[in-house]
Amino acid sequence: MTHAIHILNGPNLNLLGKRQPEIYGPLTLADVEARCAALAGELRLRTKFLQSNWEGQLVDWIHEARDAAAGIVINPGALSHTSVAILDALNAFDGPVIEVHISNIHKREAFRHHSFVSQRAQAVIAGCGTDGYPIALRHMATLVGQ
Ligand code: CA2
Repeated sequence: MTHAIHILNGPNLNLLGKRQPEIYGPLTLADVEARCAALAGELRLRTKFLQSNWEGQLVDWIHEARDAAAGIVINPGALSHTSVAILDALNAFDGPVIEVHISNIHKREAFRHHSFVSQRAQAVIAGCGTDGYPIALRHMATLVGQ
């Protein structure tokens, strides 16, 4: 069976590769999606890659993943630091969750040091740039037993 992994991205990540490359690197979100899709084939996973600037949309997608995905990789963006709603939705999802941050949030402003999502995540990857996504996908393959 091919497991489906949903890769969810929060606010402003649509700007990836278009601004602040010194923090977030040169790749666009479409580039990251393509890398993940290529790796998913190798790992015998199916990926669905989504981005929204809206908290409620992300909550809805997490609910949809309950019936459709074996695992979730999520970069909640700034909502990591504020959203109990996303934490609650992830707590209603049964499979593994991996949290990704492109930047090392612990080296940045104090308000980025806490993430509500981290208490639900099996693993947190921060500071590896956009390589964090394929790293997360490889670990996800192990967690779902692929
Ligand atoms: O490091 C990460 O991946 C973050 O989740 C990115 C969020 C930030 O609020 C978190 O603290 C850490 C911001 C995403 C903004 O993405 C942009 C990308 C390019 C240009 C402007 C924003």
